[in-house]
Amino acid sequence: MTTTSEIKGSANGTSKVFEVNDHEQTNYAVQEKEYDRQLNLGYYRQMVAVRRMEEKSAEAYTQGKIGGFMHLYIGQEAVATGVNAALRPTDHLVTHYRDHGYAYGKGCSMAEILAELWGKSTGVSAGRGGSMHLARTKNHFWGGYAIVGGHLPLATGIAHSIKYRDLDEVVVCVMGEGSTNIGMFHESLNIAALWNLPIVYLVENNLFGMGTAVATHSSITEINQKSRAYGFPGDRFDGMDVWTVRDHVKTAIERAREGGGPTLLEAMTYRFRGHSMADAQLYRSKQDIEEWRSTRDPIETFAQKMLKYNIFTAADMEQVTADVEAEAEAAVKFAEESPFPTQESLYEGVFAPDDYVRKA
Ligand SMILES: Cc1ncc(C[n+]2csc(CCOP(=O)(O)OP(=O)(O)O)c2C)c(N)n1
Ligand SMILES: [Mg+2]
Repeated sequence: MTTTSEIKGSANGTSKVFEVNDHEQTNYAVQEKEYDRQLNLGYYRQMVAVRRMEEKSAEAYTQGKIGGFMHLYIGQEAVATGVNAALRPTDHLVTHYRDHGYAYGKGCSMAEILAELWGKSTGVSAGRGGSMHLARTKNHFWGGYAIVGGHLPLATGIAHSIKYRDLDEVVVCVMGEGSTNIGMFHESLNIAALWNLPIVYLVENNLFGMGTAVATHSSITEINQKSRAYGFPGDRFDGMDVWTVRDHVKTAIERAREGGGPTLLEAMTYRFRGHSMADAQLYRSKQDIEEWRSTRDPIETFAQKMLKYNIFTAADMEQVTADVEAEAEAAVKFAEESPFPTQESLYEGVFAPDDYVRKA
């Protein structure tokens, strides 16, 4: 008997329905199943790790161990995980300040990320950036930017440089929906369309910009439609599902890679915590948050789907939880024990001619 599996988004990353012969299951099918298991366990692990890392950070923040602003990504993990699954290592990623999940997926270790939040010299940005300025340029992860919309021209510039140098690379530029009313958003989309640049603009629409609901600040609430003003496609999809995110981003990346130009994607998502660590959340009800948490949690729903389709088991999940816990504990220890940057290193990374810098 041959059964057609409902499983979508497997193996090679494209949505598909594949057939498995129950009696004569070929080696190929067995290998494919194992490949799917590893792939999806990887997604699951990444989401669990990002969440645990942030829970640890929140704890440390309230203990006064982390300074500056910190914006948690809890609830939105499927977006960064899906984006990272769609990127080639040579592709570029630029994002806003809600960047912990992107940094982790683009190759920064949990220990280095936490050390950065702690302001330590072993951190991703040598303790100079903090939560909002994680970057790993050798992996083509350009950060982590605090000015709403400020990174869009940078990302667009990278795309221009790729096209100018005729490279086989693409830029994904991530932002919140609050960025899409900023002048730089429109300037960037215009020039990207005009010059047919290899860039994907991805809006994480979590329904709020700080305490302001989308309908209060945007003339149109279906944000992806803003691309139509510049003559290129936009698309909206479920940002709480890692496969959906990956497949949409992959399609847009391939389009850009083949010379098709920019796309504006809109991942519908929700942050379960406040805008930043200081947020009483008076602009939304506890019931709304609870409703999203209990029915749409990207980690929980993904786990349920994996169990339903028998892609991995409850034992696999327990192993992931244990591994991640060990990783998180070691990362906190590393952050705590690492030294702060030295006074002598104060001027490192300062891009100004020497005589413009007044040293004490
Ligand atoms: C140019 C500018 N204006 C205002 C701010 C203050 N600010 C920080 S985050 C934020 C809200 C942005 O919301 P959104 O783009 O939806 O991203 P989210 O925080 O929801 O991920 C604002 C107004 C800023 N950082 N930069
Ligand atoms: Mg938002």
